[in-house]
Amino acid sequence: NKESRSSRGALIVLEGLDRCGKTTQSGRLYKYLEEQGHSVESWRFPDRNTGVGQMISSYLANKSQLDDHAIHLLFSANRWEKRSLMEEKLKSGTTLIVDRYSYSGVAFSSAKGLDIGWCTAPEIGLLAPDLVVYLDISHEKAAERGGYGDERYEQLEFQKKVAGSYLALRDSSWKVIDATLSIEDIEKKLREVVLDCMMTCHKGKPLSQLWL
Ligand code: FDM
Repeated sequence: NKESRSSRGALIVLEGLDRCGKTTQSGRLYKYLEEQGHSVESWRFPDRNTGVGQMISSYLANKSQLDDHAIHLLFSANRWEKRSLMEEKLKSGTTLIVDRYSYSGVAFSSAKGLDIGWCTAPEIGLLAPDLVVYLDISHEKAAERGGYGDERYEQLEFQKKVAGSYLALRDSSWKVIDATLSIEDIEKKLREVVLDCMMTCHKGKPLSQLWL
């Protein structure tokens, strides 16, 4: 019908420290929405499948070295190369659940000491999320969850700095969920805020751009 053809999908972003449960929750949310009959896709950044994504992946695995500014711009380019597809999907009515986005870009790079304004600049003009959910956990608690892997940023001291950067970035529109709750409780809260956001988009909330 006419209404469903003109209604768009929602851009939902999950953010948080490593091991906060983002990936588990985006998987469960995706499954739920799909079962409910929504058109939905699960995305993540970095998208390691592109050429740029492979460079990022090699950097994260400590198999290559890059200047902090250069890797920052690669992460950003990795979002830019997906931007038009993202817009197409949203406009055709597909909701996207995105595991990490520009906020990870700014939080991780500024945790290394790069200027926040410099970090946000290349993100300007990317699509703005309709909802940012922050899964909130302290770096100590996150580290207790079976420890970190071998990737470059999975270290306690660095995660502590990232937590501080996220705190500086958060604004009142973000939905913060306590990531130490049970998987089921988090899932329930997440569904509520997401369904609410999807409704707003369905009713005609326009797509907008970062970082204005
Ligand atoms: N990361 C992720 C960044 O530093 N900048 C970015 O723009 C993005 C999207 O990459 F440590 C970091 C965050 C994390 C690492 O992410 C890989 P996943 O979610 O573990 O794949």
